[in-house]
Amino acid sequence: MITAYIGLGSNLDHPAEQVLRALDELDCIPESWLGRHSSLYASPPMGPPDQPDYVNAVAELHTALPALALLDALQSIENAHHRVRNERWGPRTLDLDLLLYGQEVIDLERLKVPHPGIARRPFVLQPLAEIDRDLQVPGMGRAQDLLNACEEQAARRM
Ligand code: A4P
Ligand code: MG
Repeated sequence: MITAYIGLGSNLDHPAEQVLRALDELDCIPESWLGRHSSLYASPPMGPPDQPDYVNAVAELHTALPALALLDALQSIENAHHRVRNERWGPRTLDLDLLLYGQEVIDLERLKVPHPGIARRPFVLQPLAEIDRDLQVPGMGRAQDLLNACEEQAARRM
């Protein structure tokens, strides 16, 4: 069993409901069960500014799936939320990012873990540190320390 951390984000079509529904769906992934999850956080968009604010959260998932099979499962949940891929960092009904997969470092075309940018994003680090402030991000350090060093605008706990 591996403990993975999933970043959830939405800024379209009732974002908080999208995120809460996705938490239930994570619990239905084969060979996996949901552990702890954070509160919901609101933050202004990183990327193109002409889009609504985001709702973000992080969930812990205990899983026996290999990392790429887990990514497939996350993408099929995104698709079920009618996720349409247009511009990079554009608005979306649901984004599921594989933030951490145990302490593994993965560098494939389709999958980079730890998720690139994790250390610069308060809307990821705040919910991650809420679950476990001592969590180690491989090669980068402790979640709470990364958050303390992060210069971007803080997210608001909802
Ligand atoms: N991919 C590679 N590594 C991973 C990983 N660790 N987890 C690949 C998930 N996917 C990974 O993703 C593009 C491709 O990345 C996937 O096909 C997968 O094979 P995508 O979700 O289709 O595209 P995207 O999300 O638009 O691009 P990107 O670069 O992943 O964006 P991010 O990093 O997900 O950021 N502002 C706020 N406040 N809150 C947010 O949550 N999110 C984004 C998207 C922008 N601004 C935001 C937020
Ligand atoms: Mg993404």
